[in-house]
Amino acid sequence: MATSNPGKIREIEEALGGLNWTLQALGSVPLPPETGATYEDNAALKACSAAIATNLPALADDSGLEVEALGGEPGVYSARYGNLNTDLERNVLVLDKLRRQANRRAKFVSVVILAYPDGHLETYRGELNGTLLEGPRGENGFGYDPLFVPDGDTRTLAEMTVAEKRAISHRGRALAALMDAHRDGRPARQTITIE
Ligand code: ITT
Repeated sequence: MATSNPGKIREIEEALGGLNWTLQALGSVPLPPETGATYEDNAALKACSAAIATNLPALADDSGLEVEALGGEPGVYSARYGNLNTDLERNVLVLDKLRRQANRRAKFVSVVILAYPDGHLETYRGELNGTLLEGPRGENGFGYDPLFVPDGDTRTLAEMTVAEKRAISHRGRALAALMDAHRDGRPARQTITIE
């Protein structure tokens, strides 16, 4: 798993439990800086660099929160929004920017890429629409979860268990597509050229 985010690791391990894979955290293998302009670019950067460093298939997730009233911010910059260091500070910044804003629509996006040491890549994408509260609720999950109520529910993602979140979430959907592609042992591979 080419991620240093413990929340993602928890969710990936829970979601892929049905596959007979041995999942391994990245340990001391460094991740490259996220210099891409898209989730796809950044996920490929992380997955490819880990696959090359370990000589093993590597799974990366690049994800973000897109707030309609903020023109899609923080998007690919969700992890470093406002150059702030903690989830709490970033949540406060989003709430601040949305003060007195009636449109609280937002979506989460996750792009999961599985990279093989031979250069093959598989790409899976998932999205989750919802609304942002005016204050945090719930202790579970990570990131912007305490602010986000998915469509069709009244709880925030931070008020759900890992399994409940996975059943509906952006990451859960991307990982379900990966599971589907691998269930019969015939992964849908794509070849790309890295320039
Ligand atoms: P890695 O690059 O090591 O995987 P990261 O947290 O830096 O970890 P990203 O660059 O993909 O990962 O940033 C994603 C950010 O978007 C994450 O830090 C959260 O702030 C937010 N985010 C993504 N998925 C989320 C989720 O399921 N719940 C809450 N916030 C999420």
